[in-house]
Amino acid sequence: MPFPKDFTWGVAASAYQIEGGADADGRGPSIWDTFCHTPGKVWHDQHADVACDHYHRVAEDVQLMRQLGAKAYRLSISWTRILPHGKGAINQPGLDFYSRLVDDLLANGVTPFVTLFHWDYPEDLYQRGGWLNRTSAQWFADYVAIVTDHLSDRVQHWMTLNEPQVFLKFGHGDGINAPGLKLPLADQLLATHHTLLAHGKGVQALRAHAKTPAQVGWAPVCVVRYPSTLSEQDQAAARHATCAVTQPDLWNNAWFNDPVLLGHYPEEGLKIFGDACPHVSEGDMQTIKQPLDFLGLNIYEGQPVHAGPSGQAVFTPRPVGHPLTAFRWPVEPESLYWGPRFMHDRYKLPIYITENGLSNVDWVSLDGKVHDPQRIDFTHRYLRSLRRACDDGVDVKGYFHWSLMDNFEWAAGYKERFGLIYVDFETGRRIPKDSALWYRDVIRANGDNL
Ligand code: IFM
Repeated sequence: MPFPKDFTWGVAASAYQIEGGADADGRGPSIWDTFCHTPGKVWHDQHADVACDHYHRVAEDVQLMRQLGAKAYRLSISWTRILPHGKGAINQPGLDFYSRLVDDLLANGVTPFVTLFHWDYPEDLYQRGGWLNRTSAQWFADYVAIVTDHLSDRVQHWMTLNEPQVFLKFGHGDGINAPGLKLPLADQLLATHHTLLAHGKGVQALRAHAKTPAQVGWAPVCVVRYPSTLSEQDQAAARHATCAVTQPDLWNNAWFNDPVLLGHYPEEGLKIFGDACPHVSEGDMQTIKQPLDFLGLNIYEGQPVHAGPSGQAVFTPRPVGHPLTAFRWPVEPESLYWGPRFMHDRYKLPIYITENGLSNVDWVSLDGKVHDPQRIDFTHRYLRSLRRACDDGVDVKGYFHWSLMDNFEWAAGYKERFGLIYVDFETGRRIPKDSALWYRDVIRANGDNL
């Protein structure tokens, strides 16, 4: 069976990872600027002051998307380009940048999918407590209203937050991402509660200000546990492990998606987190649970599990020599079947794969090209799994490859290359990799060649 007729084939990137132009035209600092410029936080003390210099090379990058035949581009907005202090005075040149980008995308047949927050939280608001401050939800909603006022005449696809699990756990628990906090679980859960409120208030602001009908979703990580056999017991164990909170940390789906889509925290999570659970004020869940049009899922890998003696999921060891990406993430195509399937069964919303891809050891060969057969094979396998999910009735609307181009990979700096397009960070030169040409053909064939 082919992919659905109107399937959205896209590429993704985020503001801080590609734009550079850190001080350009009035942009204010985010917590990632501060983190990068604190010695010892990022690989080789690298930073994203210039990154891919997308801010100045934006026209060239849109042309590359056009050549790729991308139907859609998932970008994020830098909050501090719009509001240098996170709130208050608007920086018009920042809005103009995104307005021009949206115009250019549309003129080249690429539909913009806009993420409103991809981790680059305003430094000044962080100094006022950041996500630990309940007012952060309102600050976010105010910013969303401004962006919506300016772009929603042309933008119709929106996501509120990208991967809350990551910026909360790694940024506020483990301290390996900005802002580098190592807070106790109760504070991590409090910050989480405020980001969920921000999501809800953000959706309300979007709907209230949208000038054209808005398609709204969000883009959490999908933590996938998949069955190592097709036995009913293994499938049930994998489904439970994917859908429930099973350990006392933020690395799960339900603590985030249940409030947003079902209007309550999951029972098992409440038990496991116990006294660390946040206080939920009256009306909070009504604010958090706003009607959404789709669920975005960021999926890179999964864990095989089987049913243990009492039916619980037990990790199935991978064979020795199981393939790993350059980041040492296991290659697990099954995740792009079971993740969407379990999430669709539970939340009954159309799904976009808002991120999928790999970091690979790519360099410019003697022939001047960048040969990346692993990226082609990886994506081929994952897309076949995704098509199987479509065949089995999962309503998958689109797929966004992470990433359009090599970029700043957070605490790993420029060590990891995720792009379909190679970037020479010394010169800014872009070279479409073999995988870019391959993906172009997949898009042209609507996946029939897979
Ligand atoms: O680069 C990141 C992105 O910002 C969020 N999702 C995972 C990607 C690869 O680590």
